[in-house]
Amino acid sequence: MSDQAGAELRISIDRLLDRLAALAEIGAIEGTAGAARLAFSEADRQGRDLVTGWMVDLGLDVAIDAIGNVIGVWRQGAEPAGRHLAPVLCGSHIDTVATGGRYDGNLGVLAGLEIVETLARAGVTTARPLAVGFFSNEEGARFAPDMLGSLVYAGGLALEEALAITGIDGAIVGDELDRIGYRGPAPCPGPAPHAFVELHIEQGPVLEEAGIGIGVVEGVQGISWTEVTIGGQSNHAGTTPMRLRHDAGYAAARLAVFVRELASELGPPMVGTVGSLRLHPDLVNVVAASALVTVDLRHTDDGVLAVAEKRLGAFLDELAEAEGVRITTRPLARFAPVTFSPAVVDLVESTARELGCTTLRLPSGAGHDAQMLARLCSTAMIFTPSRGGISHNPAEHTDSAELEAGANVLLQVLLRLAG
Ligand code: HGY
Ligand code: MN
Ligand code: MN
Repeated sequence: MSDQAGAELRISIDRLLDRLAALAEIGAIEGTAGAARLAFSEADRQGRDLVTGWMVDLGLDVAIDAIGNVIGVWRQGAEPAGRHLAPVLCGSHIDTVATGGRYDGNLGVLAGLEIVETLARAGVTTARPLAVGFFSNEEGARFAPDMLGSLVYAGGLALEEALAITGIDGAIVGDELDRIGYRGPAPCPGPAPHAFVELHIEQGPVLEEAGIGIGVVEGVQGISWTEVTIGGQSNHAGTTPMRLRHDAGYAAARLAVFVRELASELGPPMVGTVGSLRLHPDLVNVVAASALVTVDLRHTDDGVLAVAEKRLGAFLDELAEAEGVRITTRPLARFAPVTFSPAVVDLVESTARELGCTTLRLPSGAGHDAQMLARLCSTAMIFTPSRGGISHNPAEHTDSAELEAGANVLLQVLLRLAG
C-alpha cells in the first residue's frame, strides 16, 4: 500500500468503544462507567485474559514476562525482511485504582489493538513490526511503587525485589502473580523496542480548559511517595486531659494540613496529596494509638521536589517532638522527572497537526509506563482531553471524537516510526 493510502487510514471508533466497554464490564463499578481492577486481583486476571485473547485473535505473538507484563508483537504485519527487527511498541496498562474510570490506561492498550485490526483489514504492512503491550501494576495503588511492571521491564528494579513486594492488604506480588497465572516465561528486563508511544487521557484540566484536542507530552514530572507511621498512645477519649495526649490521629491530621500548605507555598506545578490515612484502633472513644499515612509529592523540577521532601522530613521531626509521638517513614516510590525523545515528540505534534488536530505541549502530571520505557528507547506520549479534568474516578470521560482523534494520531505516528 502506498504511503499516501497509509496516511488516509483511520481507525474504527465503534470497534474501539466496544472493546473499551467490554473491558469496563470486568470489575464494573455499579451504576457508573468505571471499573475496579486492582493489580493482580481476580478482576485484573479476567481483564488480562480478555485483552490477551484479543491479541491472540488478532494474530499477535503474545509474550508474558516474569512480572506479568504482556506484549503482543504483530510480526505478520511486517514485511518478511523486517520481521526480526525490534518492534515499534505502543500500549499502557489495564490495571486500575479502586475508583477507576474506563479510559485510564485501557485507552492506550485498546487503541493499539484497534490500530492492528485497522492495518490488518487494509492489508498494510510495515518495515518493522508493531507491538501492543500492557504493563503490570502501573497504578501502584495496591503494591507500591507505581509503574512496577514497566520499571522491572526497563531494568529499573530487580525482578526478585519486585516479586517480594507486600501490598496494602498484606499480599505478596509473586504469590499473586502465580495465583492469577501471569508469572510468565519471558525474561525481565525485556528487549528494548525500537520506539514506544503511549496514548493516554490527560487526567487533568489543561487540554479541556485550553480547548485543545491533542496533548503533545514532553515528559513526566517527578514523583515521591512516602509511607509515614505515627506511633502514639491509645487512651480514653473522655478521661485523658488534652495535655497528656500523644494522639496519632491529631498528628496525622497535622501532616495532611502540612502537605496541603507546603504545596500552596511552593506553588504550581507542585502538588501534594495525603491519599491514605488509616487510624488504629479507629474507634470513636479511643485516642488513636497509631496512624498509617501516605504522602504523594510531585514536581516537574527534581530540585524543588527534593526541597519538598526535606521540608516534609523536618516537619515530621518537629511533629514527633511536639506531640510526643514516634514517627518512622518508608519510601514507596521515587522517580525523577523524565523528558521524552524530542524527535518523537515533534513527530506526534506534526502528525496531529496534519490530521487537523489542535495541539498543546505539556508535561504529564500523572506517572505513566512511558516514563520507564524512556530508559530503553525513543519514547513519547499522546494525550486526549479529560472532561472536567476528572480521573481516578468512575466519572472519568473523554468524548468519542477525542478518543478517535487520539487513536488516529497514534496510528499515523506508529506507521511513520515503523516505516
Ligand atoms: O500515580 C500515578 O500517577 C499513576 O496513576 N500511577
Ligand atoms: Mn494511567
Ligand atoms: Mn491511573
